[in-house]
Amino acid sequence: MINNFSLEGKIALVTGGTYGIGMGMATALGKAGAKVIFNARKADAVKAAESEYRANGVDAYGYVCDVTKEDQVVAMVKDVEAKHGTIDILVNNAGIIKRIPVIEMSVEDFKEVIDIDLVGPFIVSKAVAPGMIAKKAGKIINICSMMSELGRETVSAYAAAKGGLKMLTKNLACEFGEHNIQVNGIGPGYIATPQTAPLRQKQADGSPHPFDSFIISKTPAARWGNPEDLSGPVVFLASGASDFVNGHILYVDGGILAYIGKQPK
Ligand code: NAP
Ligand code: GCO
Repeated sequence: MINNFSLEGKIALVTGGTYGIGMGMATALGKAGAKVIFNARKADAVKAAESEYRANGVDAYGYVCDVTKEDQVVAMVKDVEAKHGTIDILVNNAGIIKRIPVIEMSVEDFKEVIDIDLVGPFIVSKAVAPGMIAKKAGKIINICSMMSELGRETVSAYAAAKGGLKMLTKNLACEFGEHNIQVNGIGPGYIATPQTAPLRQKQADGSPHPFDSFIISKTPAARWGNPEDLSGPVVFLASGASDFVNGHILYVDGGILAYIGKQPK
């Protein structure tokens, strides 16, 4: 039974793997036996991350590639397939957020978030799927969000993208299921990464950021998540242990979606 969770001999591509949740999940996949391929946009960060993975015992190979540029994605996938073999596991993790009220948000800013967070996963899935179809097996895991289900002020572009990513996940599951490719999502709660650092920054007087306190009150686990909290879920969805799980969004949120929130003192 436990061998069902092994990723020995598998090749995993994690987009946006130079730090944050992507690095956490890629490390978990590597520790479970996979060879890790990762990408991001900044060459120096990709090089530094590759050294960090290898120092941590993970067999990792980094690519400078922007997920919104189809030519770069296709070239990366072709190079991976030539040098390492068919990609067995794809984690569409790369993503950004822009916290701007709709009235103040430019159309360009809105489109940039949609482009990276929703069109990017489409582009990378489209490039990787043919190899999985030929191999008659594959795992695609899209990193969704609480904002795939809930809204809040200033994150409309992000919520629209992540809501769309939830439905793209379900639709890819429908389209690829007959090829023994399982397509699922992970919806992390509030995780301590560079993306959420502004929401946790201490106030001038040293007190917690109001949003930090708010999230603690809204989370039954009464804490922010860490990238390591996603290790088990991503290995599960990447492994043979989830071969009959398809079109599912697995929320890893400490219970936020189940909770009305703690009454303020
Ligand atoms: P992060 O710390 O900002 O890391 C984002 C990663 O994506 C970086 O490696 C970044 O590198 C890369 N990236 C951004 N745009 C890219 C592009 N166009 N092409 C290739 N790589 C790109 O974010 P995070 O907190 O780890 O979040 C990772 C994913 O989880 C995102 O999809 C996010 O929406 C989602 N998520 C985060 C949380 C949370 O609370 N942190 C919760 C739920 C979901 P470069 O910028 O150098 O390219
Ligand atoms: C925000 C946060 C969230 C998290 C995550 C929650 O501004 O509300 O950045 O969007 O990143 O997506 O699941």
